[in-house]
Amino acid sequence: MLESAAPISLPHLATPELSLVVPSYNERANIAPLVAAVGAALGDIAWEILIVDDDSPDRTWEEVGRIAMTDPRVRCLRRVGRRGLASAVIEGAMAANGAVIAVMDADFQHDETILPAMYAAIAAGADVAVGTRYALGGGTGEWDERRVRMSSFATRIARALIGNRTTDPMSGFFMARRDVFAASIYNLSNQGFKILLDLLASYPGKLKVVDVPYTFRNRRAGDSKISPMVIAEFAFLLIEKLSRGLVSPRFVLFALVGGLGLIVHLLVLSALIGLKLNFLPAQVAALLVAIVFNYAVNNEFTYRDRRLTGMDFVGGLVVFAIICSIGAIANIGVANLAVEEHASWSIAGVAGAVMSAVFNFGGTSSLVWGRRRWRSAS
Ligand SMILES: Nc1nc2c(ncn2[C@@H]2O[C@H](COP(=O)(O)OP(=O)(O)O)[C@@H](O)[C@H]2O)c(=O)[nH]1
Ligand SMILES: [Mg+2]
Repeated sequence: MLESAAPISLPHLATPELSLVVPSYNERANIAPLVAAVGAALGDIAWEILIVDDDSPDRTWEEVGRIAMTDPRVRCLRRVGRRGLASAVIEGAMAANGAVIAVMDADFQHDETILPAMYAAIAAGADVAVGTRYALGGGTGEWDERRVRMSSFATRIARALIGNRTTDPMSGFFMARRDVFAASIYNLSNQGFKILLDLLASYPGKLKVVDVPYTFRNRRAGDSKISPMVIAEFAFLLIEKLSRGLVSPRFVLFALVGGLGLIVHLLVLSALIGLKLNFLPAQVAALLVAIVFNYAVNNEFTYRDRRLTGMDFVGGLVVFAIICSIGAIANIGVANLAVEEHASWSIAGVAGAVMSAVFNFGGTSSLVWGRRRWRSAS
C-alpha cells in the first residue's frame, strides 16, 4: 500500500504574468546569475523564464535543467539540430504561458532592471515596450566608434521601413503582449537577428509602441555570435519585407551564389584551355568545380542553419549535383522554347537561367537541406 505522501510544496506556482524568452548559445556561465538578477528585478510580478538553447556545445541546457529542478519558473527549450536567434525567439514565445512576453539576451547586455518599467508601460496600454539605446537616458555603452556608426546606419534604414515608431527598431530587448506575437506569427521571418523590426513590420494593425531607455552593457561571460552573416541577414530581412514576402532571402543568396559559380566556371574553363586542354574535358572539369563550389558555399552560408557535415555533406553533394544537372536540362529547354518563340538570344538565355535557378532552389531546398537531421549543430 502506498503511504500517504507528505504534501509536496512547490514554490512559485502562480500563473506567470510575464514570460521572459531568452535565446542562448554557449551561455552556460550566464544562466544562474541571469535567473537571480531577473528575480531580483521583477519583485512582485509573477514571471517565468524560457531559455531557448540550440543544443549548445557548452551544455547550457544542462545548467538550465539543473536550476529548473528547484525553480519551476525556469524552463528549458532545447532544440536539437537547429540554429538561429529569430526562430529560437519565435518558438520560445509560442511556448510561453504569460500574457506578456519579454525577449532578452542571456549575456547581461540588456539591463534587466528596466523590466518593471517596460511591464508597466504594457499594463498602461502599450502593445510593445522597447528597451532603447537611442533615447534620452539610454546609450550604447562601451561600443567602439565603428560599431556605433554601423548600428545607427542600420537603425536609420530600419526606421525608413517601419516609420518613426521607436528610436531603436534593431533592439533585441523588448516586451509585447502575447497576442501581438500570435497575430504576426505567420509573417515573421525565421532567419536573422532582428526580430523586433520584423514584428513591427509584420503586425497586421497599428501598434502602440513605448520606448524605455537603458544603457547597453558589456557581455558578462562568453563570446558574441555576431558575424558578417548577421549583417547579410539584415539586408535580406529588408528585401523580404520590402517585397512583402515575394522574394525569399534564401533565394536571393542562392541566386547570388549561382552567379559566383558561373564566374568560377569561366575562370577554370579559361585556365584549362590555356593549359591546352580540349574544350569538352575542360568544360566538364569546370562544371564539376562549379558544382562543388556552389554546393559548399550554399551549405556554409545560404543554409547555415541546416549545414550538412561529414557523410551528410557527401550525400548532399551527390543529390545537389543530380538536381543541378536536371536544372541544366530545364535551362536549355526553356531557352530553346524562347528562341523558337522568336525571343532574342539574350532574353532566352536569361529565361533559361531563371528557370534553372528556380528549379535548383526548389529541388535542393527540400531534397538536400530539407531533411531533418538529429544531430548536434555547432
Ligand atoms: N538559441 C540561439 N541563441 C542564439 C543564437 N545566436 C545567438 N544567440 C543568443 O542570442 C543572444 C544575442 O547574441 P550575441 O552573440 O550576444 O549577439 P550580440 O549581442 O549582437 O553580440 C545571446 O543570448 C546568444 O546566446 C542561436 O543561433 N540560437
Ligand atoms: Mg550579446
